[in-house]
Amino acid sequence: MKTLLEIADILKSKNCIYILTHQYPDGDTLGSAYALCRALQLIEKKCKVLCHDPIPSKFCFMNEYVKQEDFDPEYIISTDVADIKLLGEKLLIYSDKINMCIDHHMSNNSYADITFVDAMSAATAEIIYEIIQNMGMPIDEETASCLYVGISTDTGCFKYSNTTAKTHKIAYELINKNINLAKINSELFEKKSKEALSVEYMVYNTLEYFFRGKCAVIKLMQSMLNSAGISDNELEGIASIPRQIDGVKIGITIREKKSNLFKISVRTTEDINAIEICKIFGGGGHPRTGGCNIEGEFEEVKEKLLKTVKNKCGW
Ligand SMILES: [Mn+2]
Repeated sequence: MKTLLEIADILKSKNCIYILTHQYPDGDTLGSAYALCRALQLIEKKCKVLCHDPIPSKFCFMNEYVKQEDFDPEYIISTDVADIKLLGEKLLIYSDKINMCIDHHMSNNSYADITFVDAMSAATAEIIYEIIQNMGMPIDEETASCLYVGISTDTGCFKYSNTTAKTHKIAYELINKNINLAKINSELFEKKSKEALSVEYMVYNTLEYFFRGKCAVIKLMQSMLNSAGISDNELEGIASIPRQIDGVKIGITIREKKSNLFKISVRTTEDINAIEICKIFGGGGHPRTGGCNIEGEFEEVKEKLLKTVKNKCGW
């Protein structure tokens, strides 16, 4: 694997760069991409961020921090994208053209010419911070805000077990750039639309326990989104609900994407590896946070998951 300095040098030598993010974008894939885009634009490079899905409204402010320009790419990077399938349909045209992938998923399957993965980093944004430093670039308030979005969202605002002293050290440097900390935290971790709250209420009502309360499952169906009048990409944090319950070791969220296609989020506690469960279905992720897609009817999908949990945990 190349060093951070080598990665930084390669980036400095390129122009006309596309930065691709993963579908159903989260704060880390977007914060990483926007921070890198802004840093590269500040040294007069052409650069733009692409995403298959619309950007959730709470992350839209980052779009204001970059110049929008049209050009053909000379170099294509992906940030926080563990697998080529996660780019989503609209970006699949680039799937065999990715020059560099910067990521922190242990399950990354090295689809790019150059892959830089650091699974010890809580967020890809931590790695981007170090790359920008290695480029010898100053980090301005806007770049720092994007990096903070990435780091804070992937750590559940510094609560999850992936949070390290280094995470806090980088956050310290970012906060020192005068970012609007209270406002960003409130936008990301407190504010909820009435529509989102009403979907959450419906989701709580679907909660089921299995294996004597060690596994909790919730479901989110398209019909709930329709009745609340909200789109899927405006809903975040749903997947963290089941693991919050005392005694639950595996929290599973089954989210209907379209008819007979479900996106699964698995959140686990210390002694259970979420990747082991998700990879059975072609997914991946982190030890405590995994994801995969499963086709079928809801009940069928749930049974497949519970059977896998039973096997993997010996319950
Ligand atoms: Mn991430």
